[in-house]
Amino acid sequence: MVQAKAGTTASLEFTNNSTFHFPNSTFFKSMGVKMEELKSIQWFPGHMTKTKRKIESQLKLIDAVAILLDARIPYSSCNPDLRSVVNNKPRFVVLNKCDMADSAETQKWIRKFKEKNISAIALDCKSGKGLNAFIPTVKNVLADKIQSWNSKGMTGRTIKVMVVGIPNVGKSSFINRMSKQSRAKVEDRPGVTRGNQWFTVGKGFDLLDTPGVLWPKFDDKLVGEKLAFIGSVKDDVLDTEHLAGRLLEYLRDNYPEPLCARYKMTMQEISDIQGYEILELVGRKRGMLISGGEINTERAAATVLDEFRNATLGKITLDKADECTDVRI
Ligand SMILES: Nc1nc2c(ncn2[C@@H]2O[C@H](COP(=O)(O)OP(=O)(O)OP(=O)(O)O)[C@@H](O)[C@H]2O)c(=O)[nH]1
Ligand SMILES: [Mg+2]
Repeated sequence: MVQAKAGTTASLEFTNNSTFHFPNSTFFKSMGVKMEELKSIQWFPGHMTKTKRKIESQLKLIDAVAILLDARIPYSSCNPDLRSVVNNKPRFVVLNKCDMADSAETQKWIRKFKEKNISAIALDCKSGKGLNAFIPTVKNVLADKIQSWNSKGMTGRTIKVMVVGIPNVGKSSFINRMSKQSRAKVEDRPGVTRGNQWFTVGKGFDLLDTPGVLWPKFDDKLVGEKLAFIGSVKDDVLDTEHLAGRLLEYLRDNYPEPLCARYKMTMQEISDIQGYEILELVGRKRGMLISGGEINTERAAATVLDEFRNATLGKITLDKADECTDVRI
């Protein structure tokens, strides 16, 4: 579950488009809301509603939608609201950051999308690997449309593709790669792109960069956690020690070898303890102490999250293709 940090602000979006702003956890306590209930509140900044509306308003201008997913969580990084937002537009999947994902799992996911008649390609925007497959995929997805344009004498008509996805998935990096420029602002934090922006990526091809958008309520607590693990939810609204502890539990249960190797721990040491205790062990092993010999768990948490997010802990996929029945697109 995603745990909110005390004293932070966030808002909850309702289906009638009204927004309720949460001042802080003290406010909730005064309202008689227990911390346990607070934990399940989802973080959905108000600007994301605007983004959703902007995406909807641009739909008539575009031919296809490229849905960027994070290859480490192809299920959890798919915004289920997109299905209705992008309506009946031709769409396809780009599994970005595949350099940090388990490649066998990425291949399984591509097959899974194919079974559902959705084209999918794997991409690594850091090196540019997989980029060449993009334009042929778009042309394939739009084959009927292109044929119809050609028959109407509109040969070479510019193809317009909207790039959508959750915050920090690499939309702007992808567009910069495709357009061989660095015009789109890229940073390693969610919420960098704030408005829609068109880019020409070659003769007859335009891409629309959009701000990342999450959805107001996660159907499954684990989905929210996985989004926070990879850095798509701003850390400053989260309790990072709690989050790192949950990540350590997940890695212990699913990727024990790289975890133990990285932090010089044994399975005996961590098999029966809670995430926070594993975090303390990481801090102790790394000599992260504060005055009085206390372990600096805040620093240990930042290290664990950083090392997971930049793949120092290894190529890890948290959503297993065989365990997910739906692809949500
Ligand atoms: N390892 C790796 N990092 C990537 C890849 N693509 C993007 N990044 C990094 O991910 C971070 C976010 O990239 P952006 O392009 O700003 O992501 P975005 O989806 O535009 O983010 P918002 O505008 O905030 O929604 C940056 O630090 C990029 O360098 C990739 O394929 N592999
Ligand atoms: Mg961006």
